[in-house]
Amino acid sequence: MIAREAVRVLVANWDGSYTVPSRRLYPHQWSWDSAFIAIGNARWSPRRARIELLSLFGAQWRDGRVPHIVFNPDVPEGAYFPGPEFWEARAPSGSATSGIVQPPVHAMAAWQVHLAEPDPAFLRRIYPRLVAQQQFLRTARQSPEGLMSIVHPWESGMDNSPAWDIPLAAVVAGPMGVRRRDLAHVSPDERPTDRDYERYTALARAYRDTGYRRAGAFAVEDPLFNAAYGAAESALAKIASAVGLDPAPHHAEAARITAAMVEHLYDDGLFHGRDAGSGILLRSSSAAGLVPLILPDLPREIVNALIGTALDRFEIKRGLLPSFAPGTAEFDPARYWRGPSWINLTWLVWQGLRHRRPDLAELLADGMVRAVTTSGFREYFDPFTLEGHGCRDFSWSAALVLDLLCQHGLDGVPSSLREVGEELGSVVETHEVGDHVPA
Ligand code: 2M8
Repeated sequence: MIAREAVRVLVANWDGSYTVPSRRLYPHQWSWDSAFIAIGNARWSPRRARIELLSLFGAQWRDGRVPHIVFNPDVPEGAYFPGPEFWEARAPSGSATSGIVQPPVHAMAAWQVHLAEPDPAFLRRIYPRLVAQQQFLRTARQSPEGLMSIVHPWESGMDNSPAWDIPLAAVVAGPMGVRRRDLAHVSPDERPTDRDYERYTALARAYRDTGYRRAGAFAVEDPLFNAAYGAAESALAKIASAVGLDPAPHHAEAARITAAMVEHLYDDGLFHGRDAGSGILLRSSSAAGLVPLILPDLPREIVNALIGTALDRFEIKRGLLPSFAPGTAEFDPARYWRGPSWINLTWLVWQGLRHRRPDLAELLADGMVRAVTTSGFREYFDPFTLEGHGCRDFSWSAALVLDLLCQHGLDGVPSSLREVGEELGSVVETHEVGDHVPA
């Protein structure tokens, strides 16, 4: 049974206070992975889901940024590149971290975790941290048009997307200096090229050398990132109400960013990235452009146009959302973020369609279940053949499929997944997650 298998993956990847995305390829804590994982863990161990988020926010920086990787000090430096020696960054908690961020999907996750098992104390604790995360973006990353920039393709979460080919080409590549570790685990034709990595490291090094303050040659307003920011404000409004605070400023900010996105990032049935320096729209066929469907107040005509694009250019009736539109020159069904389907993107668009087009949402839910039934909890899937690619036993694939099985009542989900978790056995859970973020 798929639900049981999903719990097995999550138990196997648990490290005591968080879940690694993959034991070998990604042996530390990743920011947006932890949010997606918490959504799945909430279905069988809400306590574990709360710990997952609190441990991530335990490594929040003083300026509010939530680093995209929190390094496990027990994992050798050579196990992942670029590791802590490259980033040279520490959170106030003392944890070694990276210095860049990822899409802020955490408020959405915190709300889902609360819904699974209401816990006002958890909400009260996480709320100021989530607010600080948004505040960092407003302070450090906001353009005059009111949109948030990312300063590295890794911050988009869709690192190798063809949407970044043009802005990335402007980055002067430097020597990597160290051997890549990812190719020890996954075939080179399913991962970025060495040339991509030379640019990634040059860009990260340049940002590091400004003390993680000034963007280098890459500053882009990404529709997925901005949609996550807007959806976070909507989730923060719900959290604020639940803890007795005023939700109005969050509603207003969600409305403001939605309007700014429509004005500056939308064109012809899809949202696009925009170069923050030149203001030029980076037209592409990335599935990131459909993710604004998660915004609750998107105007109806835009929703309808996005759904038209999803059906036509992304062929979602097949059941999975390709990360880049098939039928384009850049599309590659097996290479990391250049075409294969990912469960997190499909799940986000599924969320956006659940109330607006339940018929299409159901097709996507069936497609995700079919993909993992056919190929296991792989990192990504060929959208046509469902062949699995990237690493195996990938945590967010397990977590989000578990969530949709529970929400859709598919697959005869066992009434007590908690018992499944206990029966499968798990490492000890941390009892307390320290608070390190200064108020
Ligand atoms: C991938 O990114 C990391 C760098 O952050 C890598 O390739 O080493 C991306 O898929 C990213 O979205 C994800 O968070 C991370 C861990 O699953 O892996």
